[in-house]
Amino acid sequence: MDPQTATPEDRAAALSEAEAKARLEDLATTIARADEAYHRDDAPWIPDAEYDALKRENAALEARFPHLKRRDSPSDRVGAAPAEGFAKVRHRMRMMSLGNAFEDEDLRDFVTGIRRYLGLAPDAPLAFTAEPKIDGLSLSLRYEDGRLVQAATRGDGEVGENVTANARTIADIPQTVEDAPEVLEVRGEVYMSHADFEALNTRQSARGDKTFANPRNAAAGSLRQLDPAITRARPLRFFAYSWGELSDPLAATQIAALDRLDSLGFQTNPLTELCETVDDMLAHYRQIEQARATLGYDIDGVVYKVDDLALQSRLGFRSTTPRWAIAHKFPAELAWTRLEAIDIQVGRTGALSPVARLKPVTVGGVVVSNATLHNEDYIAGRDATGAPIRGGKDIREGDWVQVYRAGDVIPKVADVDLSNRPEGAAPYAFPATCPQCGSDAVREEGDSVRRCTGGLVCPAQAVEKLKHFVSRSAFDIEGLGAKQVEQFHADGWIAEPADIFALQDRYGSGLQQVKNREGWGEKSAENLFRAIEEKRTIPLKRLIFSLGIRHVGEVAAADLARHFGTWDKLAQTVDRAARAGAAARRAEDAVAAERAAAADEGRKPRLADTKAAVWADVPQEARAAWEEITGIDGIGATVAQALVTAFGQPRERASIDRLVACLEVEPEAAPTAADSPVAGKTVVFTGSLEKMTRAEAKARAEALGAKVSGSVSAKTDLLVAGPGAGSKAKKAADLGVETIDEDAWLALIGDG
Ligand code: I6G
Repeated sequence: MDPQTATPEDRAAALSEAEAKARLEDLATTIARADEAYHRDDAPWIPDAEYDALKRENAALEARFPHLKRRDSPSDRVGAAPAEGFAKVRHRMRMMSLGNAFEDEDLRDFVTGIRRYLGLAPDAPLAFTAEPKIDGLSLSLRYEDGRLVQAATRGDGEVGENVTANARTIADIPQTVEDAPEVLEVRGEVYMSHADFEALNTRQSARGDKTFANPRNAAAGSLRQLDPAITRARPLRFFAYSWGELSDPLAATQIAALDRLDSLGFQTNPLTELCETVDDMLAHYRQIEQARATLGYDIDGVVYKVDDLALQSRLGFRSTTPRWAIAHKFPAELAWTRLEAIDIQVGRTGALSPVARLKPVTVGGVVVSNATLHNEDYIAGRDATGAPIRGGKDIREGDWVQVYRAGDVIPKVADVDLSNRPEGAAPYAFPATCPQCGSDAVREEGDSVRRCTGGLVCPAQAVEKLKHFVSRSAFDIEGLGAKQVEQFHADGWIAEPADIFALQDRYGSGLQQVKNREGWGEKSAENLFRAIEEKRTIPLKRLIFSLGIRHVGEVAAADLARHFGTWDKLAQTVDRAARAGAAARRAEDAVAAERAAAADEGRKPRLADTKAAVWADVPQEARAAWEEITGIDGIGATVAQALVTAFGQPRERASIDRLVACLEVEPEAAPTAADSPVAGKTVVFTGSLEKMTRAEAKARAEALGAKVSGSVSAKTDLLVAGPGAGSKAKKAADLGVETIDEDAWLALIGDG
């Protein structure tokens, strides 16, 4: 072998097993040193070509002698130190996300809704700031006595990751601020410019390292490096746009607060403007949209915020978004490509979802190879009512289709080009049985979706339920994501959520067995068991959401948790309501029949009598429980039915009970200071309110820890009755419920 011309592979082929073992050790040390020099010190120590040759030789030796592959093999590493995870930080004030507007009309509705909420006349002044929405990742910076003490990512909004050391390396982030409030939390977006992104990718690929799909991924990958030296070497930037905890207010308006942040040394976006009318807001949106291509960094829309901070505070928050702000997204990006196949995925509630497998195509800088086709009607070219969509054109395998994506949402197939349809392409036949378990796939009346009837027998439903269970807003078990759940499920290690908590015991030498699996080492196995143990204690609302019950999303789960407070109360009430669920369904049918009969006979329908006849057979206890659930503000009969159904199915119920037995469920605390006079009280508003809108009254009462119900019952503590109060006031009087007017309510809560 001529050492001058031999390739790395030739060199590997020439070694005996013993020599290969020694050489692999050598290579591991040398490559690790080169990695550190490059990533940590930003001072490459060997030329790129030499580095590549070492990596190739290492790979060739591992291919020849797989049993010699080292635990610290350079082929398993990207960059320097492998991620060990960041410490967690609980945000003192939740980091919210923003609601979205896609059309001009959505923006008009947003502004109208705010006026209505605040009770403002259509011509009363109401100004908004408008600024570009940077496509990066949110960061919260905490300053105490003028010094940066903590930087945290958004995470799930409540708990983020501590990336303080990395944030300190970003030039746009001041280490100290002068004349600032004692406690100052500045929130904003970390991003990477187009030019820096291109240069980074060029460097990465020259070194054979992973390149990034877009500037946002590059920014996230760079900020979330365990080694701050790597972050330092990556050119990140920061725009401030908001704040969290403050010991003193920054200003009285949003625009003045941004000016203040600016004077404290933060970058704020220069395209921010104050708009007096919706037309001004839309004009500024168009201006920013036009400037988009020349900004040098990615933006994906425009954010509008009510300028007056006192109004912002009156408007408050929904569960995860402020009422006073909205993101107006830029329109979707489009591309045409071939639809290669239609696959059916089975979701956690059994829904059969058609997925378009596409010839990969770049849409707005992202390669798209899958898109949703929604449901069988959508494929057939009709909507839920049977009316044609896309001019009635159906979608077939082999078709030339238009794909669009807007922001982060799943790409969609928007249109089909019939002139390009291959000869012989057959209409798509939507399956009538589950492709995963063969059970019947049934479409109920009024439902646009066909569902597998296999329940937990269906492996696809079981695994999707498990994925939902470990997802971020549910149990969020670090190290146990969708991929790991699929593996463990396929190998029969976990069939239901409770099995996760038995993993370590069941596989007696759990650590040993997990660590022997592909992709796991001793450290990651240990971390997994620790993360599972940490989640044995779980807040009630997360537990409810994690069960994956149909119609019970995060907001409904939070409403239920707030109302019932404990798991036992919720479960007992749902169990008691079980007999009423069927009656509610019968009552709906009977009411519809009575309406039809009355129309035929030309008389007024006797709805109250019809309902009463159905409910007469239902035990009082069941009826009261049903009314309690459906009386929770925001929870209707659909959610109540879904709960009753899930809790009433023996297999599902047994699985839930097994899970709860492994857990310590944290009761939901009343969300307010104990000294609020209405904390824990059930309040009903009726009649018209004059000093605030109903929505505002409800939000304020809830913020003070009251439960707001839509109906009066024996559990009601207080009725707030405005002019025009009708049957609710009468019922309250009959039940002896205390009734007060709006002024008395305001005086009671200290707003009078
Ligand atoms: O995610 C966001 C992007 C931009 C924001 C935001 C923003 O202002 C320009 N503002 C707020 C208040 C929030 N998220 C919650």
